This record gives sequence, structure tokens and C-alpha cells, in this order.
Amino acid sequence: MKLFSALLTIILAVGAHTSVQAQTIRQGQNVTGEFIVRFQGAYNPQYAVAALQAQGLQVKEVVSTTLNLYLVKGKATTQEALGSAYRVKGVSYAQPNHYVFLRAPLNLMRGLPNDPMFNQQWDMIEGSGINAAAVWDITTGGKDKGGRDIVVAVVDGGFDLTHEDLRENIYVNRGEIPNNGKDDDANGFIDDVYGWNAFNNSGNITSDMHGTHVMGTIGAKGSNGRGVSGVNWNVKIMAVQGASGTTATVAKAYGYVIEQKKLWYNSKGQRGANIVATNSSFGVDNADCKKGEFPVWNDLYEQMGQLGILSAAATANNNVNVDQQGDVPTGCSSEYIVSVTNTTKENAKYSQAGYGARSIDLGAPGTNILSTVPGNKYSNLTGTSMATPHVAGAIALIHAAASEQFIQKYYTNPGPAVLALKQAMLAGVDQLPSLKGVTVSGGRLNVAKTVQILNSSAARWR
Ligand SMILES: [Ca+2]
Ligand SMILES: [Ca+2]
Ligand SMILES: [Ca+2]
Repeated sequence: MKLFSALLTIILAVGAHTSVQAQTIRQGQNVTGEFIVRFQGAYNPQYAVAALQAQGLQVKEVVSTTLNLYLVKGKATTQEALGSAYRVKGVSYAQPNHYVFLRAPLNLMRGLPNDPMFNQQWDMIEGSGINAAAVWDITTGGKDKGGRDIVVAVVDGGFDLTHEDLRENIYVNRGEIPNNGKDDDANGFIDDVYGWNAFNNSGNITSDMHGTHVMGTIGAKGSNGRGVSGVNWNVKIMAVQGASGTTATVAKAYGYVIEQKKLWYNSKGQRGANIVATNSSFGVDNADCKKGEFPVWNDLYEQMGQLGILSAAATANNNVNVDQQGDVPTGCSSEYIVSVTNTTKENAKYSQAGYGARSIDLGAPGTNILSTVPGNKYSNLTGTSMATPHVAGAIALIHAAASEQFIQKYYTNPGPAVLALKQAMLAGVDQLPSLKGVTVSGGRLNVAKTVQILNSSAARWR
């Protein structure tokens, strides 16, 4: 990975610079002829450099003007050099420069989690995956730069909210007292503690394999020594049941999401939830969203988008051209949908996954993806359903990594801000030959590149 190679380069560069073979350097060994001098009090750096030079010592680098530290080189032996340094007025002390090594073993370095199954999570790293690992150097998710909680609403069949690797990252409506038959927070929904069950209009969330797996990819707790890591180590995942049945059920599920986000704005963050993404790993195959039979679906995505919610949507698990065959929702026209197809560890589109040069935005890993399943278990599953939560999770992680400029725009003008986020995501993909010409972007999600592109474009916003 990039991090490893960067560290190796640093170690090797130090070795080359001092003409010492990298493998022969010991921890704590002196760097030949170099030492560090500290002046007492605030000496002008120009004076310090001149005074040291007058003793035949060469200042290699000003290490810190605040601490008055200088890296100095000179004289044959360190003892001789130290003696010269102490003859300079104002020098408080001088000490040899030592080689210092990383203490952590490679798999415990910052940036990578300690979860025991992480070594099977090719989908999270650079190469075949989404390069979330590079973003984890900056943030592991949970809150934006303004300290606001980041919430992802998963609309699916059901969830095991007690799973050992999920429970800490499940959204909780703090204003609601469970199971008392009352709408304690007056948001229009009785006993909605973890989200909403649109199948039976209640706050009772039931368990299901599909939704539990989707949740784990978005936000299984990272670096907790258990199981796997999600795209976000920390995040709030809202449970919304209603991913099948009828359009009315789906509308009730998204309606809950819309109400909670509106309430969050209207209460200035005191109630409701700061939902930034939905995950929709469901739909209607071969249905034409643009032909007038499905206006409700497109309207829901539009309304969510204007509130700053992007919807990651899985396309069909068939090798069909959605531009021609249609699909709901990935063939719908709302710009606030990020439509996703399924890629493999071998950097190809999965054979049984939908595509479309106009309809399908990008690919994400969806073949043999390891994630959480009910009963504190873990399993590999394949499908566009497994690809899409990488995108929904990425949207949340990007909010955590996004600059102040982005966040300010998001809270004043959420629709255009999230469309800029989507554009950065499409511009930042890793191009793949099998996605070229059959997806909008021609590539697979790369979260780290998206963050770079978004933050550099946000720096130019007014
Ligand atoms: Ca309520
Ligand atoms: Ca209640
Ligand atoms: Ca874990």
C-alpha cells in the first residue's frame, strides 16, 4: 500500500543520505556527524547560525524556531563537535541525532484497522478496492468538520442491530423512549428509536441477512479487534425497513428519511438526523422510470437531494444495458442518484451486473464481499447490493474528510454541494477497461481521490 511504500522510502532515503546501508542501521544509532542544538530563550536564527558557523559547525536545518532547535553537522568526532557547540553563547544543550524507527508492526500502523478479518477486505484498499484505507489517515468517519454527526439511512429488508460489529454504529433517536406507544419526540413516528419499519408502520426493526451485510460494509466498527471494518470505522447508521413490496412501502421508507432530515434542519440539529446518504440495494428490473409510471420514485430522490442527501442505488443483477432496458431506480433521471454496478477483485465488471453509458455512474466492489450477517457472524456475498454500500459509505466518509469550505456550502446550499460531491466521485474513479463506454465515469470508486478532488475544487468556491 501507498503508506507502506512511503515509509520504506523515508527509511531508505535516510540511509542513502548518510551513506549508511538501510539494513545496517540500528534503532538509537547516531547519525554520523550530526547533532541537535538547542538555544536557551529566543535567539534570532541568523545569530544562531552565524555563531555556530564561527565554531566550524554547519547548520543543516532549522528544526524548530519555536523551540530554538538546529540540526548541525561538523567536526570529525561527535564529542569534538559537541564541545564546539557548547562554546557558543546561548546554547542550552547539544545532543546526537539518532535513528528512530516505527514501533508498530505493519498491520497495526495508523491507517489500517486491527480487525482480524481485515486481511480479506480487498474491497477497502488500493488496487482492486475503493482506497478507503488512504482516507483513514485523515479521518475514520463519524463527524464532519463542524462536529455534526453523519448519518447514513439504509433502506433494506431488515437488520440485526445487536451484531457485535454493528451495534456501536447504529443510529439512536435520543428523543424517543422505546416501546411506550408514544411519539415522545413529536416527529410523527411512534417509538422510532433506531429508524422505521415501513412494512408495518412501527419502530420494531426485524433481522435480515441482506440488510445486515449492507450495513457492515457502510460502517462495521473499525479497529475494535472484531470481525471486519466498514468504509467508516465510526458513523451513525439508521435502520429503515421497506425495500420491497410496493412503491407505497418504498415511499413511506424514504418519507421517513425526508422527515428526519427536515426536522434536523428546522431544529438546528437538536432533533431529527443529519442524513447525508441513503443506500438502496433494491429496485424493479426492466422498468422504465422515465415513461411516467414511476414519478413518485424520481420525486423522492429529487426531494432528498435538495435536502443534501445523495442516494446510492444498486443497478440490476443482470447483464443488461439499463439505457435500453430501463431500471428503477437506476434508470431514473434524478441527478441525486449515484447508480452503481458490481466490480471484481480482478478489476472487471462482474459478468451478471447491469451497465449503461448514460444511466450507470460507476462501479464498486461487489463480488465476494466479506461483511456482517446476523448472529455475530460474517459472510461473503455477491451482487450490486454489495457494491452500492461502498458508495453510500464513501459519501459519509467524504463528508467527514471534506474541508470547511465544502461543509459551509453544504449547510447553506445542500443540493449544489452534494452534486459537486457526486461530480468529484465520478472524476476520481480508477478507470477500468470493462467499465469504459458502459458507465458514465468509466471506472471504479476511489474514495481518496474523490476527497482530493472535492477539497481542491471547494477551495475555489466563494
Ligand atoms: Ca418519534
Ligand atoms: Ca416512544
Ligand atoms: Ca470490526
